Amino acid sequence: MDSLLPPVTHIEQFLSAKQQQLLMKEVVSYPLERVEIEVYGKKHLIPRTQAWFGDPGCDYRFSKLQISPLPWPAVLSRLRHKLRVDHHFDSNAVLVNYYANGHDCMGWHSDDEPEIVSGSAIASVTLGAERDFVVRHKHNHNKVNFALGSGDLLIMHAGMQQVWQHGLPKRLKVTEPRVNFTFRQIVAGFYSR
Ligand SMILES: O=C(O)CCC(=O)C(=O)O
Repeated sequence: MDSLLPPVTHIEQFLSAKQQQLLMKEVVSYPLERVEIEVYGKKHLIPRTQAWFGDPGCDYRFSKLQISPLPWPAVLSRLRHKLRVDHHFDSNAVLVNYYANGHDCMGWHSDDEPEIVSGSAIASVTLGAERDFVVRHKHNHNKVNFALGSGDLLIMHAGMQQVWQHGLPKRLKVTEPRVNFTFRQIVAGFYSR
């Protein structure tokens, strides 16, 4: 049923200042890449950098690009565990997006790729600069804004991706970096079946 509000839970300060600091320190060592994607037949560099970590076999495909997961770094693995313990949230892969400043962004989309376990939720953890995470209903275009700050957790519950899109618009006044981690449940071996 269409609803005025998206099925999300926003938990502010899910990570303590110390946990944020440890994670930010680890992010510096991630092999973040500005990959090239194809949209409507045209090639573009993404307006941010990214890395994909996960269990073996959890490949991720978007815009004709297939990426195999890198092994879990230690602090990220602890964050995955914390999500399981605190929120019964299971995941086997995580997409890290790094936005150097407010010029970096992410366009409207839904996380509805076929390799994502059907009916699973997605947990998004933010570090660094506060940015607007905007959610838009696919049919009535109702928009809801979530100002995500450092250490916040946003859970996108089952059903969200079918009905709502989300994006991270440019915010040119933002000069500080922001890192976002979307923890997902992937069908392991989906692309090798
Ligand atoms: O950076 C964000 O908050 C959005 C990330 C996102 O939309 C995604 O990973 O699908």
